[in-house]
Amino acid sequence: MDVEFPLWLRTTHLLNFLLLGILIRSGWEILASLPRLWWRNDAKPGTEWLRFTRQKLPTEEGVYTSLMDERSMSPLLALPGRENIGLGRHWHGLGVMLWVLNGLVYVVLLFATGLWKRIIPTSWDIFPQAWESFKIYAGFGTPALEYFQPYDALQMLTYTAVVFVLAPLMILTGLAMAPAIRSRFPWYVKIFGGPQVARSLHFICHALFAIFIIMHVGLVFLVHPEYNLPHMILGIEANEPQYYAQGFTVALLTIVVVIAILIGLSYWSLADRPRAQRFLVAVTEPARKVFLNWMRSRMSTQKVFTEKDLSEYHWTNGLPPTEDESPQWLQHRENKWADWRLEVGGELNETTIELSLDELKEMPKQQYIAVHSCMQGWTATSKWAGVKLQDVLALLGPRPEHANYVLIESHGLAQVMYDNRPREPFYAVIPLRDVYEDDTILAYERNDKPLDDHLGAPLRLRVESNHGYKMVKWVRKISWVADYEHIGDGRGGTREDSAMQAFNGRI
Ligand SMILES: Nc1nc2c(c(=O)[nH]1)N[C@H]1C(S)=C(S)[C@@H](COP(=O)(O)O)O[C@H]1N2
Ligand SMILES: [Mo]
Repeated sequence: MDVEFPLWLRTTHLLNFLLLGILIRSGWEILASLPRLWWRNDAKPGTEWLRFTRQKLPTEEGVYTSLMDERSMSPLLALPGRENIGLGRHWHGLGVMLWVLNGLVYVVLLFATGLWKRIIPTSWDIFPQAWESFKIYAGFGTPALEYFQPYDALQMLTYTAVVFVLAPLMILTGLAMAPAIRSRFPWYVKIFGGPQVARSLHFICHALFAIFIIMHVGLVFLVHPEYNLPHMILGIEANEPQYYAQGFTVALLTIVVVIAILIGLSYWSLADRPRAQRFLVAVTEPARKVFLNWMRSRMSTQKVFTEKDLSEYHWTNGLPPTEDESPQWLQHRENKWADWRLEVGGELNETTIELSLDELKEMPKQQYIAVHSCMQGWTATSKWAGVKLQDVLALLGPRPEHANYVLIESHGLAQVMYDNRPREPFYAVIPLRDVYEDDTILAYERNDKPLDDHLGAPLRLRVESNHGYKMVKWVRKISWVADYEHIGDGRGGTREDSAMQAFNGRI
């Protein structure tokens, strides 16, 4: 048996089953946070090609938020379920890392042991042979046992397609969705025809994977199970009923255990969400560091996106402050921002300075066209203009010795708190590497016009190498801080606190 189904093959196969379960279930959580798909370069309401919600979208901007569009899925189906996009993305990130690693081990061993010959066809005869098999299956029959060596032609073709076409496509379209990669290699996103096309393709490949898994598992129990099950699982080549019963039981039990583990992960996550977040951030951080965190946005220098790509529609996340939330902001708006000031300073600086909008506009202007990606899945391409965050901070003098982060505070409040506490003022903490990116700006213009109220007037942050949740709107104050443990829940931002996203997530 060790020749036909060696231990490494059975192990990587079982792990693959578990990891695909994690990926599909957390993928559903991510999809449920914006249950719509598009083929265009923006996510304009009414132009979806597929949606999983009955909710009708207003076509007017700035009255509806993407958070309102999030749908709750049962923890039986989604990982973790119940509107937890941040944790869903973490699970997806961990799932991807392990799945790619497992896949590499499998492919390397497949070639090293020569077993690749069993699944990769080497003769054109495979096509007529597969067609014969297909006709038999289509008539609800099964090809005779001697056609399986150990796989038949149709199986070989399908396995080759899944391992060498579908899986790589999944990885390639998935990469196009990481904000760090989008901003560092904008041309890569363009190859697909835009971020929403990549997202739709990712969804379609996932659907093919799901169909494959169902058929694959189903056929194991339908096609010569009395021979195959003992053979594959017990390594016994005998047509005896007791081995069939054993093989059948072990196969079924394995499936039940894997499904139980998958559902268990949901309930484990939901039982203590901060714990799940801490665990997932810790185990995924090393890979984020190696693969994503060093990437700097090049939106302003590469100019891959042009005026032609500007989106018709821009989603909103977070509505402008109301009278209850910030009478101050409303007052400033009333006065056309004439007496609005940006506060710059904080605990590490002796002085605080105040800047008017005009003073900010007199500073060197940074302008570029970039794709905004919300972690929920919508995107929009806009031309942003403003002043580099590092330039504003430089007005305070050299960086204070213990300054490791910049805290950005808003006039607006969090949309929700995960534990339903009163909503805290919206804030984000930005690590040094993001602070010093040329594409990290305090923007006062979008598409050559002053910012609309719902997009953060008069000033909002842009950090192109990360998701939208870092890009504080209605900025009130910026300051150097040594650490963020004492701010909010100590996770580095409102969306990290309330949506359980990773600090500097980038996945
Ligand atoms: N003050 C404030 N800023 C915020 C938010 C918010 O709720 N409040 N939402 C963030 C999220 S999750 C996203 S995706 C972007 C959305 O920006 P937009 O509303 O301009 O499209 O704003 C970010 N900045
Ligand atoms: Mo977002």
